[in-house]
Amino acid sequence: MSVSLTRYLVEQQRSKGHIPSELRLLLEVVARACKGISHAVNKGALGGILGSAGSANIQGEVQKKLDIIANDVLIEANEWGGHLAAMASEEMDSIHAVPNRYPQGEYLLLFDPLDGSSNIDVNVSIGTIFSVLKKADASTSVNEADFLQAGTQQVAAGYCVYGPQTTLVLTVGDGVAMFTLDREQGSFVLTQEDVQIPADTQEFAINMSNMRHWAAPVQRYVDECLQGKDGPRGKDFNMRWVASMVADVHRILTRGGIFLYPWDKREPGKAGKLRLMYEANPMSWLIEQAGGASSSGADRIMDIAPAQLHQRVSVILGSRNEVERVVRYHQEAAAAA
Ligand code: AHM
Ligand code: MG
Repeated sequence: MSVSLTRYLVEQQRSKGHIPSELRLLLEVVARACKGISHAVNKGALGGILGSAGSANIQGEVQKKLDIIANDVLIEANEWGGHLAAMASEEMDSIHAVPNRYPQGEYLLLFDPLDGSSNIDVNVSIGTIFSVLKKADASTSVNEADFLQAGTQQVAAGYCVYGPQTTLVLTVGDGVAMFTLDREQGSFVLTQEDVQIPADTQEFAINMSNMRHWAAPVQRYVDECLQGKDGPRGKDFNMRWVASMVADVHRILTRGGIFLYPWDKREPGKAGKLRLMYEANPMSWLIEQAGGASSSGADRIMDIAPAQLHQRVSVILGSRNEVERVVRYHQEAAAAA
């Protein structure tokens, strides 16, 4: 018997009581939006969705047409339901409060509408990442400060990967579940529950072209992996880099591995490339819920108190023993300095 996302959420609400109805509605609406984005992705050139939009986002990155389409789909789907106070997105400079003509809810939704933008035009897996927070004070009008909560405060997080299959991966704090889009039925069907990442791995993911810019602990870690059987690790490693965080994280949730997008010297004032609130936090929670670990090298990512909506962070996540090793290398380097 197949279990739809709707049924999964209803049963979680019933048996565990940790999904209030408003949150269930929110997650169903996000899933519906992802279905819409998936259809657009599938049309590709036939849908006129490829190529640049000719604009830039707040991070100065060129926006692709699909970045903007995906952002609009998520906003339009979520504005009217009454479950949200506001949304924030990689593609919007500031928060998008729910318009006054609609009822206001207590949840805050953050997303990277289209992750892996450099892969859109080349037909490689891309995705949507989302994080849900609750507004601390329901009586005040919403502002950006309401969003500045640590990742530990998330009430739901997930992503949808648009690859050979469209898969929605979700946590509400009770493990990680995966749902595959059944295009004939038009619904997400539960295909894996209680996802677990092996603690050890022989596969790492990092953009090796930045090697000369990395800090010493990251150089040490990757250098030891590269030495394989002949080096201190005594085993060979494999490397994968999709350049879509969703796809790299999905592989790690499926068979283990470690993903790094660390701080580097190209722009020393920037904490990293990836954004804390709508990329690193939701992925960190999924990884931790699956038994893995996630750190900036100095701190557990979900403990970081954000100062800005679009703040960046160094990311090291995946199989627990490998992440702990990289963190240890950072500690040893700090102690020696
Ligand atoms: P995006 O949100 O603008 O697509 O950027 C984030 C992406 C991640 O998905 C991926 O891990 C990384 O950027 C790839 O970076 P690089 O081009 O340095 O390989
Ligand atoms: Mg992204």
